[in-house]
Order: sequence, then structure tokens, then C-alpha cells
Amino acid sequence: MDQSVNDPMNPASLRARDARHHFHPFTDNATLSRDGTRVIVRGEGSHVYDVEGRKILDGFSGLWNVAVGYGRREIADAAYKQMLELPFYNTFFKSTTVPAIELSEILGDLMPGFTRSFFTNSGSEGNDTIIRLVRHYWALRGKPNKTHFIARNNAYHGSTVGGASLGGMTWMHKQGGLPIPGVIHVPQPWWWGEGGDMSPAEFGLWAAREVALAIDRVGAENVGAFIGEPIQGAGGVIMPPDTYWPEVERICRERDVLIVSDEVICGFGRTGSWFGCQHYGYTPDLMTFAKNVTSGYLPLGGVMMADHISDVLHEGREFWHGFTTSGHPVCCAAGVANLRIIQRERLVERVRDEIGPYLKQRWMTLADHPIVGEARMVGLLGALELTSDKAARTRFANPDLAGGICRDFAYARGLILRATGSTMLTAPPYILTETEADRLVELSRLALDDAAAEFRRRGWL
Ligand code: PXG
Repeated sequence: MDQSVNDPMNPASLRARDARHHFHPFTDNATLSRDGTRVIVRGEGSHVYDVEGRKILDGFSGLWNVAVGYGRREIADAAYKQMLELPFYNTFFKSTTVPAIELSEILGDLMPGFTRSFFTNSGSEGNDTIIRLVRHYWALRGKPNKTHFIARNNAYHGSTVGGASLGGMTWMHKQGGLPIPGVIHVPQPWWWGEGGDMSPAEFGLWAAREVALAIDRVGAENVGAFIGEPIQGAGGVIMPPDTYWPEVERICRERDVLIVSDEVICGFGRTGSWFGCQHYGYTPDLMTFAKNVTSGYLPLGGVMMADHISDVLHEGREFWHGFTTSGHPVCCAAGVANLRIIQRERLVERVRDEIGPYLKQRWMTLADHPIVGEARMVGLLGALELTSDKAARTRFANPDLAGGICRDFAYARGLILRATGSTMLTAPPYILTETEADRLVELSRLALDDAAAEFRRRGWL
């Protein structure tokens, strides 16, 4: 008998069992076994290893979230110690735990004026919480009609009913009858794709004024909040022109509409500031967080509240909302250990002053590639727009296919990039070394060469 069949790490057997039993998120499950699943078995620093033993540079930090890199014993030890001490207790009904206290205190220190946080298990739950919380807040303020939300096309705010409704991905809305009533989507500030003949500065103002028009159409007395990612992540690392956020802030303040900054991707240093709103210089009323609060070592998310919001909620007594595992002690212990690493190793400063600028300088050289229309990077968040005509900013006829081809070539060369349509994305760990940054760009260029050759073969160029 072939011994490999009994080997628990036999790649073919693992893939077959996975394809049979595991229904994957955001995956074409029907073609999964044909396309071949990547079985990742180990991680160290900025690299992961697949079951065949290949070492792959993770240009995407898992799913934007392994900020401190793989293999941090300190986080594992903190979680292990907490599991033995107290694996679970809840934070309902006047109870709390030491890690939940510590983590909420650290978050309060990180963002002045945001003393209190509410914990969830994910960013999606954080945004669902936002919907109830904002409406509850306005009801307490005697304005129960302020229930509507202004959000952006092509935003990603999660997969739950509330999160996907706030999100502006129409292909997601088609599954499950979304969005829920009361969400109005306005244009996204994506100059390269949708800016037409306007300059980036003009387009930023135009997109901000669309927020004003939407609020005024519904009536400010009916609008609770505007929600936006500082930089749209999943939508394609869309960096708004500098004119955008200040104008959105002015418009919302003028109309008494709250600003929710979805910091799930940008939070905890990704842009070179602790929070993305600080990078762009606006002050939100609420922030959603998840991902890098634990560097993905355990699931945790939540909502950070400005004091003028949480004071009202506090006075309003009980908010009938919460999850069994809100403030889970083991996840919070991992979060505390993770944030202490980011602080001690000055990783946010490293992203802002050292590895961020270093990678950016190299990444921007990819703009000279024949199929790259634009290269951009803020902190350690970067994008490349694939194009068949640089001057006209033309996308390939099937952007998803074009981006997928380039992404697969990158993987074949040992680099993980993500593709959104035909926008190639990178978000490496904050501990990326300069040598790894060089390699990331070198492999990206080779993948672009491979993709260009394939596009020519298909007659797309
Ligand atoms: N808000 C933003 C801005 C996000 O990026 C969520 C909310 C939802 O968080 P949870 O923890 O519920 O997933 C996200 C998540 C991708 C990708 O491939 C992006 C996310 C999740 C999974 C994949 O770009 N973002």
C-alpha cells in the first residue's frame, strides 16, 4: 500500500479532503479542486511555507493583518498563559477580565479623545455594531430619524448583513438581497479609474461634494453617519486625492452627520500613522477596528468611540448589544502582546520613516513597466494599475482575469500579491527587511513581465 495515503501531510490527500469538506469564503468552490488549493503550513517573519516546502514571500501579510510577522513567540505565550489562567469569561452583566481591561486601556491611550472601546470578534461585526450604535446614539439625542448612512461605491465593510450593506460591492449585494434600507452609496474617490479629465485635486472635491448632495437629498435630519475607509483596501488600495477628506469632514460637520472611519485595514500603523484618519488629518466620531489589533494571531475587532459619543451612550444606560465572545480574554491577551511589540519595536515609526519610504521608492519604479498605468504607496500599502494604454488609463476588457493572471504568476515566482480587478495590491508585514523589499519588487516586475507576455499571447496587447 502507498504509505503516502496515510501521511497526514500528504499534499494530494489534504487537497482532496479540503475540497470535499471545506466550503471556502470568497472562493469559487466548484473549481477549487481543479485549480489546486494552496496549503500553507508554517510562517516565519515575512514568509510562509506551503505543504510542498516552498518558501513564499508574503507581500500581503495574510489578509492585510500580520503586521508583526509570523512566528512571534511572545504573542503565543501570552495566549497560552491566559488560556491556562482563564480561557473564557464574558464581559456582559457587570463582568470583566484583566486582558479586556488592559486592551481597552491601551486603545484609549493610542487615540486621544477615544477613551472607550466596544469589542467584537471581527471587523464585520464592528460595522454591524456601528449601525445599531449610531442609531441608538441619535435616538438618545432626541433625533430618532437620523438613521441613514452614506457610504461609498466599491467600499468593503465586511460580509455580515450590515457590513455588506454599508459596503458598496454590487456583486455582493446581489447575493442575499442587500443592501438593507437606509444605506446610500456615493462615488468612490478613485482618480485613476473614474477621475476622467479632472485633475486629482478637482476630482477629490467633486467626490466629496457627492457626499453633500446625497445628504441634502435625504435631508441631514435623516442622516446618522458617513462611513469610509481612509484608504479603500479590498476595493483596490484607493488613495483619495488630498482634497477629499478635509472636504468630507467639513461637509459632515456642517450638517451634523457623524464620521465613521473604518480602520480595519488602515488601523495600527499600516499607513505610517497609528490610524489612517491621522494620516489624512481628519477626526472621526467612531472607528471600526480588527485585523492588526492582534496581527491576526486571534480574531478580535471592535469600535472605538470619541468621548462625546460614548458619554451619551454611557448616560443612556444599557445598550442591548454584544457577542458571547466580546472582549474574549485570550484574544485580548494576544492583542495586548501584539500592540506592545508594535510599540516596543517602534514599528509604526519604522513604516513611516524607514521601510515604508524604502519600499515606496522601489515600488514606484514599477510605473515604467509597459502594462502599469499607475504605481502608488502610502506606508506599507501599495497598488499597481494594470493597463493596455497608459495615457488613456484603459483597463483590460476582463479586469478580474487580467489581475488573476498576474497574481498567479507572482505566486509561481514565490510572492503573494492580491488582485482586485486589474489592480495589484501589496501590504507586507511591518518587519519586512530591505532585502525582502528589494525581492518583493523584483518578483513583482518578473510577474508583470510574465503577465505582459501572456496578454500578448491572448491578443490583449
Ligand atoms: N472593514 C474593512 C475596511 C475591511 O477591510 C472588514 C471591515 C471586515 O472585517 P472582518 O474581520 O469581518 O473580515 C474588512 C475586511 C481582501 C479581504 O481580500 C479584505 C477583508 C477581509 C477579507 C479579505 O481584500 N477585509
